[in-house]
Amino acid sequence: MIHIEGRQSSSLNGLWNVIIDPFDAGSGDWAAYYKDRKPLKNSDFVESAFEGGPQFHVPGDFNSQLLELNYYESSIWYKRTFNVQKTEDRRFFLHFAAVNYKAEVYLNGSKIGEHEGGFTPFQFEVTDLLKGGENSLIVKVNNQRMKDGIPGLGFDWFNYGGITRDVDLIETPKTYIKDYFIQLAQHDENIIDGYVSLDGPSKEQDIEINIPELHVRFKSRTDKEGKAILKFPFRKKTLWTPENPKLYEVRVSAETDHIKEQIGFRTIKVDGTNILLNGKSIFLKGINIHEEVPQRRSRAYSESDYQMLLNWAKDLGCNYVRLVHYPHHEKMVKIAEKMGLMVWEELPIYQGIDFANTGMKEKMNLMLKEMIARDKNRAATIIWSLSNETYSSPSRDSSLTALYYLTKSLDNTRLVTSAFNNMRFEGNKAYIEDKLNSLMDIMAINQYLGWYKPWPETDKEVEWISKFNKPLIFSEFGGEAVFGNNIDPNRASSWSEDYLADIYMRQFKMFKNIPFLRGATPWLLVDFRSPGRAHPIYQKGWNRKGLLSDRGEKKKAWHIVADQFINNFN
Ligand code: GCB
Repeated sequence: MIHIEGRQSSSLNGLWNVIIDPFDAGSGDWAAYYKDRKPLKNSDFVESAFEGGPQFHVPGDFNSQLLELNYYESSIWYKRTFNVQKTEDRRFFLHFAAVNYKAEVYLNGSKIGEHEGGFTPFQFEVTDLLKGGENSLIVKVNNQRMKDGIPGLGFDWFNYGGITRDVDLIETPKTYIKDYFIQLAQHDENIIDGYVSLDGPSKEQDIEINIPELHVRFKSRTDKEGKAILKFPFRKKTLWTPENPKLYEVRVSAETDHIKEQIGFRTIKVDGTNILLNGKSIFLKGINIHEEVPQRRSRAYSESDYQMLLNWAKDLGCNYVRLVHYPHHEKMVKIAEKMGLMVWEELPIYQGIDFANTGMKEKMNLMLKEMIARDKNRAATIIWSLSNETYSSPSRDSSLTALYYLTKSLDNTRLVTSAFNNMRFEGNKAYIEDKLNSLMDIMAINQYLGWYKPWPETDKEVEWISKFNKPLIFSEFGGEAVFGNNIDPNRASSWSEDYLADIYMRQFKMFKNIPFLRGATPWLLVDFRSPGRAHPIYQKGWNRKGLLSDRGEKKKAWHIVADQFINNFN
């Protein structure tokens, strides 16, 4: 099911009762928290209860809701009750926008399913399990890092656990519009190419796509699988651009159901070393963003949180954002779309992923499908990124190759990339090496010249050499500085603002000599929490590579990037 905001639903957000379960006792037969047992006879006792314990906000991470859970990595059980009026002709679904990392869901004492993956939505049909009147919903959430998890055991961010995004009870007719893909054809911007699919007992129905503002009506009929291919002429529209992020109301109707959504239309392609938006060459002026509100030390979870992060990106002069290192909330993407920001979305296939593990392929495929299913109608989303900083091995190469082709088979209207950091330096020459660049539509390179990799000792500018005839985006570059710190501008180890400003000045100078550079995304918008950053004076558990401090103060480097984006890259 897609476009949750367009459905008839009741929100299950709010305060939930929780049991903290550091030893994972609640899954065993004795404790069995999912049974939510109560003492009935005088001789009964139960050594747990949801009532009387802490209550946590949903959506929201659990690490930030109780001081003692700051670094917690284990299980928390959540419970809430809700009432429902059942009717014979309706179906009901429990929809979770994301639970980080593993979820087990119990309704009225029965397990209804589980899900692995912290950043994509999932749902369970509960039509036959709901009771009229009060229902009890229990969710076990576990955020332990796992060798075969995605991400794996190590990563450079604070991976807040919990029911981090919205929970809804969604109601549909017996046969409902489960999915639709309505975008311009890759080969012809005057055609809409896509599909509608229905789920339920009466799969063969007349359907209609209606775009009232343009007087467009397209009629078709779904087949016995419930699917109708959409292919129809679509002219005289205003294309979505960062300057004019035009969206149209699109109504999708079947005989038994209808839904409407704001959808934009644009094309995105690569031509040699150029990136073309609606046929015109563009330079992607971006910023990396984690889904965190640093001032509150928690996961971002509300529209105002997303708006704050994206307003900063706009102030910086960006026309695009790289949402790292996992799919962010779909509302974040929708707000970016309304603001005219193009979006790079990414899977959490990060650094130490255990590609050779037998279960990995299935998990990667599922995450990819969930991400694309959710956002495939977003005009803003122009890039699917498969991974970040992985190194060639037979299992890595075959996994990312398979994932590339799976992405294209699900959606051929966007560009696909992976961020690599394995270039080869020789003197002042930097060679772009990773052979998977020959497959990807765009080369994306994370390079930390001036920080992890000192500038070469030569009076010549660094020269970038690519054997691939493709556009390049520097998906990461930058360094660390503490806001207001100007102790020694010549030493990296003083975390000084001037040292960082110098890195940015030299980076932008270098960019002028790279004709195939078509985008730049500084690392990153705002300082972020990362438990591995242990310098006791300058870091204190924070990665200080933000252009803004954790309180939103502008470092000197911010002004350099803003000046370049606003005045030099138009
Ligand atoms: C990287 C990673 C990013 C880190 C960053 C850093 O290359 O992609 O996740 O946070 O470097 O600060 O080291």
